[in-house]
Amino acid sequence: MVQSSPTTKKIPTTCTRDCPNTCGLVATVEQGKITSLKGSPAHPYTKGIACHKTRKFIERVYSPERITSPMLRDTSGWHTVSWDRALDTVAERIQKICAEDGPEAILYYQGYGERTALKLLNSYFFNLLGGVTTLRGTLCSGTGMAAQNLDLGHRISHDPLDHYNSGSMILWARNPAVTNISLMPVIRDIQNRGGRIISIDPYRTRTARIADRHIAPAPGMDCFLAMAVTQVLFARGAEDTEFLREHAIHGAHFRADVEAFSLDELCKRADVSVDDVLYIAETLITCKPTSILLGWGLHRHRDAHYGIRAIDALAAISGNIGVQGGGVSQGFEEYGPYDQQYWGNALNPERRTLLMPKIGEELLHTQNPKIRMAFITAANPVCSAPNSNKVADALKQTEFVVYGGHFLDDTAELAHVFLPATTFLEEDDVMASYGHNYVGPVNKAIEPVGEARCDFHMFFELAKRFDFAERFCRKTTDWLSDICRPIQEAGCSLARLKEGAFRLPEPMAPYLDKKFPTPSGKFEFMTDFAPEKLQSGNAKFPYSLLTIAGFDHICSERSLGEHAQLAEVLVQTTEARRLGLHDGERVRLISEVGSMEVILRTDENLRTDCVVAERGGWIKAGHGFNQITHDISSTIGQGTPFYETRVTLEPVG
Ligand SMILES: Nc1nc2c(c(=O)[nH]1)N[C@H]1C(S)=C(S)[C@@H](COP(=O)(O)OP(=O)(O)OC[C@H]3O[C@@H](n4cnc5c(=O)[nH]c(N)nc54)[C@H](O)[C@@H]3O)O[C@H]1N2
Ligand SMILES: Nc1nc2c(c(=O)[nH]1)N[C@H]1C(S)=C(S)[C@@H](COP(=O)(O)OP(=O)(O)OC[C@H]3O[C@@H](n4cnc5c(=O)[nH]c(N)nc54)[C@H](O)[C@@H]3O)O[C@H]1N2
Ligand code: SF4
Ligand SMILES: [Mo]
Repeated sequence: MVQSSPTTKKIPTTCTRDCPNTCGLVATVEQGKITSLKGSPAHPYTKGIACHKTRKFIERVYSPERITSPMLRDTSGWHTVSWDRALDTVAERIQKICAEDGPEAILYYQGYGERTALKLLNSYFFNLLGGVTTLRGTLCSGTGMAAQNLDLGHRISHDPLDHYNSGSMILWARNPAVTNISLMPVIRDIQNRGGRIISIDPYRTRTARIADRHIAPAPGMDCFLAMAVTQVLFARGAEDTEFLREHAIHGAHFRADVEAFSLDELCKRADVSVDDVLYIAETLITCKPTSILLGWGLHRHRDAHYGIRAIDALAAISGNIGVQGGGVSQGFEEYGPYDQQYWGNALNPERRTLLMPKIGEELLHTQNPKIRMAFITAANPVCSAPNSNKVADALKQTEFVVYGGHFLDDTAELAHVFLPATTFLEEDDVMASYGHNYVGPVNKAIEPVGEARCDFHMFFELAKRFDFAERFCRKTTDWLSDICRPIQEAGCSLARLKEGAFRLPEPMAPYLDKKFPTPSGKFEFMTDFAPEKLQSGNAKFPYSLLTIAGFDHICSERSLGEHAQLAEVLVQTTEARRLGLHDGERVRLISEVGSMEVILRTDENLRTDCVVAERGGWIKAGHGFNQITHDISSTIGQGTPFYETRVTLEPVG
């Protein structure tokens, strides 16, 4: 650990927030307090970059709103209690429910707030208990993973540093200027070398503004755009015939699907110009290789797999699969480098799971046994899961809710016990990334604020109240050594890992040998394309509601005081005028699920068939777009089609 002076310490660590950048950081600590948090120049990928949110994160650590003592809630409200009292209460309730209805009457809901190595043990605890009900599906990226698994056998992304080999890049529904800043130097490098950056997004994001071309298709209609480009490649004889012949199956089937439409018809369905399609085709032909980066915005549609599979197909046909600087990359397995046995799933027969995209519905109706306790960590499902009111109703009907986290957010409000968690600056752990191949150390920079404890410490003390204490209550270093065995086997000791990031032995560019872990061993084009499923348009609710990543916050990680009075919604300027609405006006945003008041903002560059807002604002602060989103599951991958919600706008008054 770098020690710069007796009173000032500089601690290398890794950002554990729900962000693909997973930056190497250096925390400066003066007299036990963090005074600065900056990017670590030693990190081979993030190279000293860190986002503006790190400054805000220090404020978050020391926020007067942060809960730093355990609390119990009764009819008169919240009361601070000792850890022993809080954990006795939780343990007694767990024992009672297990004795009466078995462990499956308990739901463990593990969110995305922090996905470190030790987080495996949260689940291990519940498996030692006998195996509780857990979750299946995802609020984040399930659709993309499932779709890519069908094409490639296993979703593996190109290392982001491999994009330095790209002659061009397509950012398909991805906004790295906001969500993944370490891609920006790569993007600039491609442009400096004369390559092209194309942003494909219904909204003109910060990233779209710096792209060489921004193409704005109708939401959910990307498959038609990818097919249009494919058609042009075939028409020009620019397809990779060797790949199609030797390394792929069902290519002819896909070609027939593509040629079943005229180019004009495909463009019309995607609502893009032929010129935009030709621009992408020319880029693929003249600026080789092209890396395609899929964003998470693409997943949040019911039949998103068609778009993703058509994009994979486009990459294959243009000769970009299994080549350096090419590929269709989405993300990495953030829990991948650990010994998976420490989830503990093998300790019990397969246990019940609830579908995450429909968690409210599932909680309300699950029987035999019904869910009596929900134990929630690193998540804010009332705010982040679709159809918030249903999720809130379900939690209100649940006999006992335990919440582990930092702030009294929409979910914590409904809990009976609040267990105050540390932030990563107060913890020792290990962090892998869903945006690159480096695993980094989480080194404790300061002592826990107040009485906060890391999740592992909470479960350690809770385990002492059960007969499996001996199996769970081991030292942090012993557990990390076991969980991180694959990392050590790859050549990095835990001592070495404490000093800084280590690159996992993953490929820079996957599938170079053109062998795919699919049933056929080849790339498999989709054969089930059913365009009739992709009907857009709804006269009563004409706009798709795109609730996207905000610049200043990650998902719902914010405090009450940081909210503006109302959330804002962007509407295309002429469209707003047509509705008789004005910039700055209070309007009602209405879906089939519900309605809420928002401030209207106009944006000339936006499409007329969607409205855009920032996700993550709290309901208790008057925000919370999931109050009006549908709780449905995607056709493939058990993802959450948040953007399938259609809305209309009315003046208030
Ligand atoms: N600052 C910040 N950073 C974050 C987050 C955050 O909230 N704030 N969240 C983190 C998390 S949890 C995630 S999953 C990632 C997400 O990272 P990104 O995927 O980069 O960001 P999103 O805003 O979720 O979605 C990207 C874009 O998809 C577009 N989009 C929506 N529907 C469609 C469509 O049908 N077609 C096309 N082509 N585009 C579409 C949206 O307009 C949006 O601009 O970012 C992470 N990083
Ligand atoms: N409408 C709409 N809704 C969306 C999306 C969208 O695009 N539109 N995007 C979805 C996406 S991509 C995602 S990933 C989900 C995220 O949804 P959630 O998983 O619910 O995550 P967050 O809202 O980020 O809340 C994470 C919480 O974890 C807490 N936390 C952080 N570290 C720790 C820790 O170590 N221990 C404990 N106990 N708590 C910790 C944070 O303080 C924060 O309160 O939201 C989804 N919701
Ligand atoms: S939030 Fe993301 S960009 Fe910001 S410091 Fe953390 S990992 Fe880096
Ligand atoms: Mo996410």
